[in-house]
Amino acid sequence: MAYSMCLTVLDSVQNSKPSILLPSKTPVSDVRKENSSHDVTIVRRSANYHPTIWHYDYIQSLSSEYVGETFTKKVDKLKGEVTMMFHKVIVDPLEQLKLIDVLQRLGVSYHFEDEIKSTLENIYNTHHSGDHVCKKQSLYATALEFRLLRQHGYKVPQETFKSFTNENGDFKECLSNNTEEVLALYEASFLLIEGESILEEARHFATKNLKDYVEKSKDQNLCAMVNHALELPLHWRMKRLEARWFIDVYRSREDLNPSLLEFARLDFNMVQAVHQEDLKAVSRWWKSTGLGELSFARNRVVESFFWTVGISFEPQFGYERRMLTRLIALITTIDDVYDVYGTLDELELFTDVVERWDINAMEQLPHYMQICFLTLYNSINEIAFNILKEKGFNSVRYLRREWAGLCRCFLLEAKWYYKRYTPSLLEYFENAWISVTGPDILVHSYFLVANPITKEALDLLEEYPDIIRWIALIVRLTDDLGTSTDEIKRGDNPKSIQCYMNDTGASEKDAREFIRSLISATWKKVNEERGASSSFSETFIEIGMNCARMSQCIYQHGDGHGIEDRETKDRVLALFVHPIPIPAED
Ligand code: LA6
Ligand code: MN
Ligand code: MN
Ligand code: MN
Ligand code: MN
Repeated sequence: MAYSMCLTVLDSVQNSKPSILLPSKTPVSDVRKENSSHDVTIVRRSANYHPTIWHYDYIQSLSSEYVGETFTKKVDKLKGEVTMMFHKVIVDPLEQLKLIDVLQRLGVSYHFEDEIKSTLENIYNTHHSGDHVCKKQSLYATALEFRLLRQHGYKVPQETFKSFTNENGDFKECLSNNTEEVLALYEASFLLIEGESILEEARHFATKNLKDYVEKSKDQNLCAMVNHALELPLHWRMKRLEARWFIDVYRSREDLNPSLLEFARLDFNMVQAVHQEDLKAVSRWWKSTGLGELSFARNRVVESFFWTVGISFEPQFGYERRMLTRLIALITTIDDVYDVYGTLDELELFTDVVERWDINAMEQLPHYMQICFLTLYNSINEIAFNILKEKGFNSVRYLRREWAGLCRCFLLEAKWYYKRYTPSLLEYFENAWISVTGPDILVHSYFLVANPITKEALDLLEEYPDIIRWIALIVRLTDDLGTSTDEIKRGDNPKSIQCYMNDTGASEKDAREFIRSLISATWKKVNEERGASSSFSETFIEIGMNCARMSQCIYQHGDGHGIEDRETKDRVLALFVHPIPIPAED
């Protein structure tokens, strides 16, 4: 029942036709109704979001010693040593795979994209192409190879694991004696696509055995690894936090390579220095807008930056990060305008002005909305201007369409709110995958990172390719799991959990379980799209998947975006404030 419901939901998201047309190239210039009067007293809601804990002066005071030539020279030297490691392990595919895995987990694989590509290409060609008869490998090697190859877009069949199962299709019980192997199988199984029953079984078998293991075992290091994996699989994790965690874990490994550890620590700290400058720049912009002073709205520029780093952390993407952070901070404010503060009349007007993308139409808005609109208008146009200048493409039509579409979905939810209407789950999702702003963020990301911008990709974006729909759905589902308890308390709309309960009479616990199964089902769709050939670059697809990962991260323990002073605070400190201590010798 839950499974067929999953499929129905996925169908409805895949087939929903958002009524978002590209605006025509010539702007509509009809004169709308005159400025309506706003001097009637309006009772407004408040969401009681707490003021930000991150003071402007504190953010501006962030600085790092890990800048300058001494460090770039040092890191270059270490990078050379790591490159040499690729040559050393060339005779042994398993050692090659282990090296790639460690580099990825330490957060430094972005330095070695070429080496990793050619290594995996070789392994794929020798092991998986043509009529090659696969030599017998350990479960560990098989699982690691499978995971890394799929992660990098190679088509590896699930039958790779067949020799580890018995005639009933169950994984052989004797495998459970080696926890490292089971862990490798567990992580690999999350790269499954729909219908892959061997991998389903693998995940089931591995999860059960890992849970048993942590109950009995006394090996602290391995238990920490296993618990971490059970909490969230690697494939679903936010990369920077994973790197921060793994760098500490790596230190106590027997096969530790000291140069690699030093390289990872140094690189982490140097990237942190870059992030600090991005954050300071975007916080200056945020202050200049004054939006942080709107009493009803979340002032969350730091969390918006945290989101952005989850989406794209590599040092060379500073400009993209600054612009994406602006978008997320603006989305957060405008979402509160629709969900909390605006009256229905005002929201209709605001939606209309965004659709027309016309500063002349702005006159009709109340002051607080004028500030919101003009900040949005200026930022989007600034982004579009830069794209025009750098890539020769005018993206304004596309970007404003996203905002028009988003605001229309926000407005529909506001209308539901004022009508006290509970939609069916399917009706909810047709709107909610857009209102969670995944498509908006991803379309902007496309224009920010794509070079060149291609006709094929633009055609796809127009209809929203499946990959965007699936990622947006994951963001929505995780957001609902993390935020709806508080949202319901403050009287907001029913979200997916409540719609499901209303449709089926299920308990909240069961509804949450259903939403979690929907997240798993949606990831299979994402994996499938990742493996398919695409008009999008790997960079863009990775950004998309990172978006889903980031939402799983931020809503892991509740509303990590709205509530700053719990897990998010520690995470922000770990990523942007505290460098990793580097002992003189270790
Ligand atoms: C969600 O808040 C919010 F503001 C975000 C910035 C997350 C959006 C996703 C990104 C950046 P809230 P609602 C991809 O939980 O009203 O209030 O849709 O959103 O539930
Ligand atoms: Mn093989
Ligand atoms: Mn909201
Ligand atoms: Mn909302
Ligand atoms: Mn929410």
